[in-house]
Amino acid sequence: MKPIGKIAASAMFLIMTAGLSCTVEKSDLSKENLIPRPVSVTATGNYFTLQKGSGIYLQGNSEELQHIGNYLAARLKPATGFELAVKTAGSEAPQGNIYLSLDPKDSKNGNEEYTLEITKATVKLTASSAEGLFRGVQTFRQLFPAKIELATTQEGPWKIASGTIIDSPEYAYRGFMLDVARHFFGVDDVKRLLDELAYYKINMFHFHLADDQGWRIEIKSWPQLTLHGGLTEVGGDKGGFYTQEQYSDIVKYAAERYITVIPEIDMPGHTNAALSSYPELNCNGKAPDLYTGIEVGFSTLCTSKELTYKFIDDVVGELAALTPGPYLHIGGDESHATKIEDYIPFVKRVQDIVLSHGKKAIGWDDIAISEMKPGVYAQHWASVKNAQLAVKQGSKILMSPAVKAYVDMQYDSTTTPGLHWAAYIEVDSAYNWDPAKLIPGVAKENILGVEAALWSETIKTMSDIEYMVFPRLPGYAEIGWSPASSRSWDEYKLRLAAHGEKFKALGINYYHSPRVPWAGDKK
Ligand code: TNX
Repeated sequence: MKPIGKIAASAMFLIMTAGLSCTVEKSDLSKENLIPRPVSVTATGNYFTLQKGSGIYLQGNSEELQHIGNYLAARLKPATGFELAVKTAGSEAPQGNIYLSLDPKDSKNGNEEYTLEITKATVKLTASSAEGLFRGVQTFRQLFPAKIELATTQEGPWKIASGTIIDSPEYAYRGFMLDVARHFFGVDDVKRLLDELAYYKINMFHFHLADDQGWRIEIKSWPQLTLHGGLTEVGGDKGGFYTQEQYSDIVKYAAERYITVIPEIDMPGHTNAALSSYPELNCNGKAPDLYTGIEVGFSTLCTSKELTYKFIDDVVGELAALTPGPYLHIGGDESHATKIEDYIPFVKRVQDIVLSHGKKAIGWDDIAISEMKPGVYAQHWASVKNAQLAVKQGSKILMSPAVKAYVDMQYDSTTTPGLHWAAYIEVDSAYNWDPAKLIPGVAKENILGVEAALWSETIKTMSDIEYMVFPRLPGYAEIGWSPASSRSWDEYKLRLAAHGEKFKALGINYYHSPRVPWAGDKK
């Protein structure tokens, strides 16, 4: 073969290096590890790069839009070190910028839909409501490398894949319940949890505020509830409670993340803390001692006393006034100490009290043995029969089957803390179910949504909360958000594995399940 000449060789070198600079790997937006999985993703192979001088441009006139712009800037600042300016946009954002657009005309799929268009030049997030924009902002956050969530400045570049995501949720209600009665958790813990829920597009926070072991919300007309009934918790430690101001602060913090707070006062059972605070709520007029064990089903309000209904009306009235969301939860579970002939009219009357304060009522599925009024929902946790009974009465069901969605259930027999009376729930089991296929006669149109519940008999610290919640929560979030037909554990577990890095960056204490191929683990 003839040796190639010098000129030809250098020409070839030029061609090769030119070739090299073009072989920057193409991006693939459809392979990004988003949870919940978006409804539609179209990849275009490029990258958008966030830079020091990038700005967040707002289109549309609303205070909420400004808040979302500020929220996004605040989320991106610590790791990038960029002070992204939030500005009002003209008709188009200049290149290199993020564009948030609120267009109320655009609603096809309800409030939470959004479109995220990423090109080499700009990121455009469009939604018909601020809520939709907020959900889209979470998707945008997840597209960056995990280190975007770190609290200290990191090296860039801050590149994300280009393409278009069009997204909206399957269920309008995607909830999480925290029991602060068995163990009390302070405002800062609750806020941290709300931030974690928001990252996965959870939109309802069910706050279990009273149980046998403690009453956690200040009620001004019945002050002993917290002054006496808030003093204990499981194990005998000191407990605690939220002042109305603190509760409102939590409600506001949640609202800023487009999360609705649903307060629960469990009744007529699970009421020892109240009964201990006010002897007159007991049929025998005697106050029992405060309770710090974990048995259930031994307490009941005195359903035959008129004072009981005045008490409930006062409590519901104060809570309704403090709670902007549409729902109030009345509990109703495991009232083994209440005779069934007393329980049925009690539940009927309490529904009326809640409705009279302008709220919709939710109760555990036990309430279906009573008459259920329009605008009252049953939360399925244990009884298939009760869920079916509720549907027969025209009620919608909130799905929290204990065998799948109780995150106080242990992963396996080696898990501490937790319980296992319903099941051991490994991460795949928590993910592998379809709310619309679980109960014969309870179809998609009968379902309000999905909720994971964390009971806190054995949960004492924020670190315990996170260990039980993660990594199961992203799975519940996806069950609530993404169409069942698009979900499979084998595909999901790879996306979840990539979220391990995000949990670490966020400082979340998570269970390192052997069923998930975490990055860095040996195959
Ligand atoms: C059942 S679920 C309960 C709670 C317990 C939980 C423990 C429900 C409506 N009642 O009172 O905390 O089990 O897993």
